[in-house]
Amino acid sequence: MIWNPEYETMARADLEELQLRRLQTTVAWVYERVPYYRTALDERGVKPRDIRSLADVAQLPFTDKTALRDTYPFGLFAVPLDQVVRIHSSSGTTGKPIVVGYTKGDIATWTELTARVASAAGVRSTDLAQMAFGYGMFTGGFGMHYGLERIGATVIPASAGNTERHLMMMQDFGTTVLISTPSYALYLAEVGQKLGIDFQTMPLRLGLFGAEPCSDAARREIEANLFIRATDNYGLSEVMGPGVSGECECDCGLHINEDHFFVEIVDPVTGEPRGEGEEGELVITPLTKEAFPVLRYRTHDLTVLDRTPCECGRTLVRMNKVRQRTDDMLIIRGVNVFPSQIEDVLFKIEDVRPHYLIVVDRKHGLDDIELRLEVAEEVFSDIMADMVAFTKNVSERLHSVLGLNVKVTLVEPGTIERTAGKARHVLDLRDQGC
Ligand code: DLL
Repeated sequence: MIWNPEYETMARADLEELQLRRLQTTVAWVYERVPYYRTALDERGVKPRDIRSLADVAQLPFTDKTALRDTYPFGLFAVPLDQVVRIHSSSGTTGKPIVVGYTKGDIATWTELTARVASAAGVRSTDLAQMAFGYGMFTGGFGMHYGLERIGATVIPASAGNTERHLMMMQDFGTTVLISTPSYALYLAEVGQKLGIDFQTMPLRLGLFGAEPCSDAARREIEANLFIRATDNYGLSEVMGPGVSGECECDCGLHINEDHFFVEIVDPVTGEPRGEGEEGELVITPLTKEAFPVLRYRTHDLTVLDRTPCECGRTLVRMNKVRQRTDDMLIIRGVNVFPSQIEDVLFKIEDVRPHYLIVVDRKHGLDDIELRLEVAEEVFSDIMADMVAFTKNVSERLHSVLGLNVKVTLVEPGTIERTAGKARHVLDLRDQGC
């Protein structure tokens, strides 16, 4: 269902006019209120009045995580703290977190946008929606919660973790929608199967998954094990949280809420615009944020935009599912390797479980890559020669895609750490001075 047809099906020319007005307001807003942006714009000799068309966005500076860290915690806020009603943060891999703030108006916008995303995925007011994102500094829990409530669904704010309790509530309450990371959905299915739960007879019908990449194979596995339709939605704390984009029922990309976000695709190295239909780094300028409006935020997420019409009737541009980040890329002996390339190989092999860890190390000055891989019980009970053949097959397939020798270590089911949040697939020991 289209939650807000007026905006979601707007004619392109009207949408662009709206975007331009909102962009102009946002640039003036930050110029007047955020010293960091006033300086950055002055240095480029750009004044808010210079933004006369959407193409003028190119005159604006990019913002990256460094700017957010340098102004920690509230330096990029555009309103005084007494107008900020909520703070969230996103933990980085190192150092201090990124802190983001919301006014009452921002919360209202966020609610509208997560309602759109949930509605596009198929949530209705009759649904019982069980939240498995954490309610805390992470934007996932609260962000999706408000949108689901706005739709009128019955929200079960179970939060992250406590898997058996999740399963119990699902059965007892008759949950119809699950909201979580895809990796947690897989874990729920795994624990449920061990407990002998029959998902097929449960009312659960739909999954709203996001916050981390999900391969097609993982999605199929979730759908087959939980007997649901799995949908993907995307967002990031720096521009709002969930609610940036989400899949509709046509399953052909994630519609971006363009009336609130202006998007560009750029070359991740040079920052130059990429052509129509080319893959590149997604850059987002929120157009209606009050407390924390960033200009041209470098997401590091790689995707492609699709402007072909969608059968659902929405005119909002679609982005492909995000499978990798520019900063995910590992350079091993000079070869560029994305974890998603390894995952794609793995999911094509029978008896491989969707749980793995890539361990990178440096020994005697040379990079070393090991893949710890969970496999089905049967593989372990096989005779030694079969196990060796299995390992060799995985290793050869990886070699043919990556051009690298990967040491493959088979581990028993349940060995790789499970998490209620975002799954961690890479352990790079080279950063630790090894
Ligand atoms: O993960 C916001 C969110 C919560 C989105 C719940 C969807 C559902 P952060 O913690 O700031 O915010 O992490 C943002 O996570 O730049 C992507 O790299 C990744 N990410 C988010 N959604 C997806 C997705 C939330 N659907 C970072 N597919 C982003 C792939 C995703 N990656």
